[in-house]
Amino acid sequence: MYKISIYLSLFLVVGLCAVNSSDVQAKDPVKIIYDTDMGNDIDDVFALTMLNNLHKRGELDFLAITITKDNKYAAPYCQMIDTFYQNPNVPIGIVKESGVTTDDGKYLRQSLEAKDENGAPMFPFFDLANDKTKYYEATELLRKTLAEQEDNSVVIAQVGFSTNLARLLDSPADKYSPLTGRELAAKKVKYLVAMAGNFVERHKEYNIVNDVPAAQKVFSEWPTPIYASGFEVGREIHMTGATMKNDYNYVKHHPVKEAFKYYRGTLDSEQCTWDLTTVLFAARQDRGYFDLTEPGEITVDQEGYTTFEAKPDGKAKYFKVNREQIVRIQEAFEWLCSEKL
Ligand SMILES: [Ca+2]
Repeated sequence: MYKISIYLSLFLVVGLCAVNSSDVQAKDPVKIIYDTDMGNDIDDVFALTMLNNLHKRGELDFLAITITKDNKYAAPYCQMIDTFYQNPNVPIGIVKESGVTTDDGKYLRQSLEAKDENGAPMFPFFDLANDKTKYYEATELLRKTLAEQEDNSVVIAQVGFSTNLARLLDSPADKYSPLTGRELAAKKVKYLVAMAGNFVERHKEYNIVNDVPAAQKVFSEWPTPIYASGFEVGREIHMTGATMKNDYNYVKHHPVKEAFKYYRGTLDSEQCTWDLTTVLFAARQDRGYFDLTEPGEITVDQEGYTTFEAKPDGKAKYFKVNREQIVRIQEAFEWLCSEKL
């Protein structure tokens, strides 16, 4: 009798497990374009890392990268990171002569030219001098990518300036599509999720203030829903020094860890997670990591201050997080960024 009850219990456990696993339906991956000012702060690197790992997991379909930092090392740097993550064919588009943040920053060129202890290239899988990658102009790549996708299927995560998306809105028909950029965005984009603004304090947020006219255009004219992750959200969610010291040691020189050292000068530093919030939201919108406000309108004034006004027919909402969500999100970020290849 005792044995029979054990068998019965085992049968029940196995049966329940089988029921649970068969209930899990594979969802279609979320199609995403990553529009970044790679090379300014370091959270763009972590967001790109998480994009690659979520792509590998099948949660995201990583369509393209477009860059709003006007510096020649930004695109090869993104290509180097994608190559490290064995995902080297994501097309990359470069902003054309915007003049916005042209400096090298602290980790782009430094990482691409880094040498190891023996004077050999630290990241030999990417050779800047012999890089044959085709880099597009960003507006062209946005138009090409959107034209190739199904209607209402693409998420754009904008984690830098609004330069590229403003130019997309103004773009005319071309060889990729007979639609204007505004029509193309309306037809193909499901929503825009943007790290931008500050909705709880009077603050000229970095991504807004570096290209105010572009931000004004995008937040007033963008034709799809907009979800904004304000400065106040990512500021409260930190990657820890412990994850930097312990979780990237599966290779001798990890490009994310090395970039962090270039940027911060130490691994013993916490890092705010502004840009990462947009990627986690896009991949797992239904998982309750973030709350959203009621609908409304986001306005950007001449100086770069952002305001939100609730309106029932507004197309914008912004993120809110409570203490419990902050803990969950931080843990998800640390795992999803440092996941071994
Ligand atoms: Ca950024």
